[in-house]
Amino acid sequence: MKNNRLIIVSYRLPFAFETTSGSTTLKASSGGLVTAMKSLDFKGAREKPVWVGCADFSRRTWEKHKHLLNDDFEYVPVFLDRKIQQDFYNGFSNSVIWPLFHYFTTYVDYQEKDFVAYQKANEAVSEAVAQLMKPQDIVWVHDYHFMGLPRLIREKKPDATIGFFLHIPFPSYELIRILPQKCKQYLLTGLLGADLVGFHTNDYNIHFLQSVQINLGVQHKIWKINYQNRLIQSDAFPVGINYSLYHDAYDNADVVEERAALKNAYKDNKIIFSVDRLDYTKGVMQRLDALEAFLQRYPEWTERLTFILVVVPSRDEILKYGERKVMIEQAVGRINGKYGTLIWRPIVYRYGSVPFPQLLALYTACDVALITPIRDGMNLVAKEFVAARKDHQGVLILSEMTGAANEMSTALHINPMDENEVADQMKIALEMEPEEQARRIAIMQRRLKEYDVKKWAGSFVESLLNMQSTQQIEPAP
Ligand code: GDG
Repeated sequence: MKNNRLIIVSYRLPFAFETTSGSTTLKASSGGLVTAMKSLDFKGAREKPVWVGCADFSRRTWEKHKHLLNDDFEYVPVFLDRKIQQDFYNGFSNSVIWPLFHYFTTYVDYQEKDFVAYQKANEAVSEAVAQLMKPQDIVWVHDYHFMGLPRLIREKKPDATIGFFLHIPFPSYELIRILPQKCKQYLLTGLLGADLVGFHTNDYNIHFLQSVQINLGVQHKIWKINYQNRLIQSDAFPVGINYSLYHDAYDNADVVEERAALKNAYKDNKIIFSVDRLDYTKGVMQRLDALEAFLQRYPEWTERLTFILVVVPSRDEILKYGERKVMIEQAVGRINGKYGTLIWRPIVYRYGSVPFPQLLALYTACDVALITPIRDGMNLVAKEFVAARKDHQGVLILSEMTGAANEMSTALHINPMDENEVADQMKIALEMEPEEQARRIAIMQRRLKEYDVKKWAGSFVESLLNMQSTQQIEPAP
């Protein structure tokens, strides 16, 4: 990386300006992507890496407060017209690509104006990237909001080195076929502008290659695509987590304190825990159905377990998300009303995010993590829970429809549609011997520690640089 400056592109920039009582402060985000990018080795690099993303603040706020940003990155916000941003983000990105790529075809709400906005947003961001690019820079584009970007950048900078990583599943070509011809053409040729296209799993990679072959008639061989006199590599790079952050947090004073409070509050009960963004892909309704099946099948657990359900607000301007909130809250109320007693309710529900120490206290105080997505590109919560268990206790119940299931071999795998199967696995988890819990956790921890977020980012960038030299040595015929 010594001679290369990295340009990262993601929908969000990794910070927010917060204004309270007239004074503005900077709040740094701490998501997985930020950790991953910060873990890359820029020592000796000529210049700071640059992070490009869509602004969720005004130009005025930016000019006034950008001096607050003083870290290892340079930031370039792209200011989109409000209406375009909305149609691009809530419309084509989250009401077409997101549901379609998670196999929720009936949730797809295609509007021509949203696709136009998606193209305009990709064009605007490609302009911003091209303007700041210098020879030797490498560009790493993230996620489904910017599938058109690699081609648009390539058109402006033919020799650029461009990587793209998709954080959500890439679905079977049958799903891609559903899109109007111009959309699938735009998305697939967009990705083929990259030198390297990365996915969480081999399956997603194969789906992509098949889509390119079937929808565009472009052939591939051993993860390489020969397209318009260039070679494009596509491969699996399962995202990891910052293992030591989660593992070591077990002993942080605030986590210890929060954990003790939780254990005390639920001292007579086993705790089942889950946390997700409010999203129909996460299978919260299926989880509640399974809990109900469990309470019905195993009434001896009445007053002996608590399910702590944390649901984090997300995309609340989209109708399907608002509807889901109502459905979840009705189901929670109904189950608590039906199975609760005068001194106990089976579900403790929180709608809102929890701070990091509390999240870690929940990961480490619970007996079972219940993770039931209907589709999930990877699912970091499963990995974080396992990494956090320095005590080697706790059982992970994990949907086989997550990317994470491929790596978490000793979790109890379930199909989220089968509520009775999930209920039975809940019983097995709640009754599992401590030695067996420790054995399973230890195997998964080994993998997570070895292939952490730093490895993930490092191996992606290394493959990208290799592709760059391949293009130089053997340009495709
Ligand atoms: C997308 C893909 C893929 C959640 N609630 C709280 C909180 N979180 C943090 C978790 C975790 C992250 O948010 C959620 O990550 P997931 O992977 O579970 O899900 P998505 O947001 O859908 O992410 C997914 C991921 O991208 C990465 O490629 O795995 O498949 O859909 O880190 O810890 N953090 C805090 N409080 C909360 O209440 N502090």
